[in-house]
Amino acid sequence: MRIDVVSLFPDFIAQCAAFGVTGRAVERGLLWLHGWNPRDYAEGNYRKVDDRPFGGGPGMVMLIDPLRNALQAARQADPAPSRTIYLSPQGRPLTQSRVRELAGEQRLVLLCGRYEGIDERLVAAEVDEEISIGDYVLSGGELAAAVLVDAVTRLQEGALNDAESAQQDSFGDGLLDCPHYTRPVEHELGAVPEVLLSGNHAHIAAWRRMQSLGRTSQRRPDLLDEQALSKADRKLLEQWRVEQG
Ligand code: 4GX
Repeated sequence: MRIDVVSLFPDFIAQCAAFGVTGRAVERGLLWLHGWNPRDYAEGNYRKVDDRPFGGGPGMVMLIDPLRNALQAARQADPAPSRTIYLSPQGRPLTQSRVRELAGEQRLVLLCGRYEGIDERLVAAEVDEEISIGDYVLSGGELAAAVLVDAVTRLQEGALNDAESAQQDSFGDGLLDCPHYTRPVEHELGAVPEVLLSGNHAHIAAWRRMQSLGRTSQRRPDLLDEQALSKADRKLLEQWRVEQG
């Protein structure tokens, strides 16, 4: 997958993707990441990329033309059609299901804003989709773009090793992950749940499922449609509630 990022800090996203799963994906040729700086496409001695907002008020707004020229350069760098995504709190919240869809695109162009935002005419004319990574305010779109790059890269075929893939599956069903334990069995902070030491793989799988269901119902009820659960899952959730007291 090819991802072009239009940003005043193009190196920032490259640095974010230089380690771990994304870094390995770049090495393996699964991810091509390119930065495009609107400042390189700005006119005049000062290479101005922003100006004061019409209507008054604090802050600055990014100019149309440097962004538009940078976007055009990014698109022309590869003939494959690209989706242009603007990262902003006004966008649709990013979900794992949207990440799965975007991971199937051949290429993405990500647009990162600084200051108060970008001129709305550029958004209307050049942006296919506005995405938010969550209901909080960042100082720019770069961290949001880095989040999106990470989430879609780990879904590229061959990006994860076997252990990482198995982990991925546990959120694949829309439930929160179960708790995990390692040695020692006994610790002053507590003991490891018996069932995990039993060697009974069916019991262990059922216990983990129960924990996932219970935690999701407790912490993220918005993710759980209890009516839609299988009979077996409903029984596990009931059992979890009994055990919680
Ligand atoms: N999920 N930001 C965009 C610039 C900006 C300011 C005002 C439009 C209007 C964010 C998020 C996010 C901060 C990126 C402000 N754009 N992006 N930036 N949450 O907070 O994606």
